[in-house]
Amino acid sequence: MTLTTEAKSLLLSLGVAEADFSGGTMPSYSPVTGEQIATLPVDTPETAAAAIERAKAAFKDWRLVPAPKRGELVRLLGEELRASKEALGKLVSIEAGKSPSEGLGEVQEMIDICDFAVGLSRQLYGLTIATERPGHRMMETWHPLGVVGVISAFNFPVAVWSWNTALALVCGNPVIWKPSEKSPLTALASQAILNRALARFDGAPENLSQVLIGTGEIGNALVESPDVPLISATGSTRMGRIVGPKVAARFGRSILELGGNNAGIVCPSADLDMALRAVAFGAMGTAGQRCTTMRRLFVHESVYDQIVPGLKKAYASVTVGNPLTSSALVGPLVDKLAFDGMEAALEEAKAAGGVVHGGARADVEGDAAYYVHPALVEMPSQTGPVTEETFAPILYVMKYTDFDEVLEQHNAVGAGLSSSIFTTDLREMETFLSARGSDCGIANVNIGTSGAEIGGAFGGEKETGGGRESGSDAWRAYMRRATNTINYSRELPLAQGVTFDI
Ligand code: UN1
Repeated sequence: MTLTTEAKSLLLSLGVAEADFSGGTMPSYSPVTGEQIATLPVDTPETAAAAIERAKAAFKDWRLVPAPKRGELVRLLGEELRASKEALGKLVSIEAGKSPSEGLGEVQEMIDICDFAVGLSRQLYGLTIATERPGHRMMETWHPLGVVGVISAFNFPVAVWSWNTALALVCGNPVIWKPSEKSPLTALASQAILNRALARFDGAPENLSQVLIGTGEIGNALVESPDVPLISATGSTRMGRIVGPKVAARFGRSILELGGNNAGIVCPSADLDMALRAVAFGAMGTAGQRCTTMRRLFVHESVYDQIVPGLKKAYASVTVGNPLTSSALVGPLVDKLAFDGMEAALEEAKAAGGVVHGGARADVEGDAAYYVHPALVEMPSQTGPVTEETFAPILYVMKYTDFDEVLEQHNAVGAGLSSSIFTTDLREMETFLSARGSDCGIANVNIGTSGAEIGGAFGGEKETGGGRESGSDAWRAYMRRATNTINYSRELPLAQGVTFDI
């Protein structure tokens, strides 16, 4: 069976109509073989505007449904995802080139956020606040915000939508999703799964969730619309520099989840075996195409000669192959552009004095698919391509001597998503987590930079965009807060002791 046939039968079994993925003008490819697996009909700025109008109408009704009842819809979505886990996980593997366990893991993340959001639907708490005026009560209420626009990337083609959608739905908001043009099929499948939950749910308006297929101009229609109060966008820092100011100019709100240039620090007291395994997964897993992938590694000079040979061995022995037909740990890059970016970065690294191990193209599925051996690059210092994110499996390794200096180096890049320290020294660990430690949104101890769970807030600082998605109190970004003061007395005392007698 070709991948095209396999994708088609998965899509049909998941409930996607054939007309939605064939006969259109937008080709979609599988990075596994490079073959074209579908041609999709695309949206236009006009159909996007119509979708926004429909979503606005849905908002009028959905905001009035009690939050715990909205949670019931998300509970049903979790059930439908459990029932479709195998098929959707497989489709993720076909469309994003992930290993079966990573494809299934991504769907598990969707299920997890649904469970989280169901609980949250009874916990959208506001504070009660002491008022200075007698006979008054002050409190805050959280209200639904409006239409939420979700723009997502190819590398987590469905999980990121679910982080946003599960929260947006319990918060009382409709969602319009513009998936990456590199991963439209899993978006159609996710929408079909949500449609099944909606069919089992009594009391949801039409068009609570819509998908728009197309390129940047469709995302732009969402970004520029004053009727989309929140844009949640995942992608490159370059994309965020366009989206952020546009949304801000119309006083919209944005959650930006942009590039990462995540680092690990291996200290003298580290459990070296553990560090080695964590670094290997963090740097090579998902072929280096997670925004949380480990891209920089600082190793203390006293353990450098133990860690680096161990890493070289791991890099030389890791299996690169077709994720669908082999048990390879490293699958393909998404496309030629990604491969070209990797090659260019490795050339730059060499020019800056780096010693490159690995990094060559691997011939796995012929010319149209881009598989590479992950690259380990020993760098004399943090220069050249090391300060930028290259979305490919390149790990730059640098030696350090002084702990305070390595903290400076760690923070001396634009991105601020994820970070790790490997140490058993309490002082180093706590310093790394302190105000003068890692400046990232995620700071870990003795685990790698990737693999965040949905319970925590996900996102980062600086050029990563500052947004937070998923767990903790990330839900607040999807609601508007009203502060209410209620006078139940017969007097009208003014605040701050002001008098105004008429
Ligand atoms: C991403 O790469 O866009 O932390 C998100 C992780 C995943 C999410 C990554 N849970 O690796």
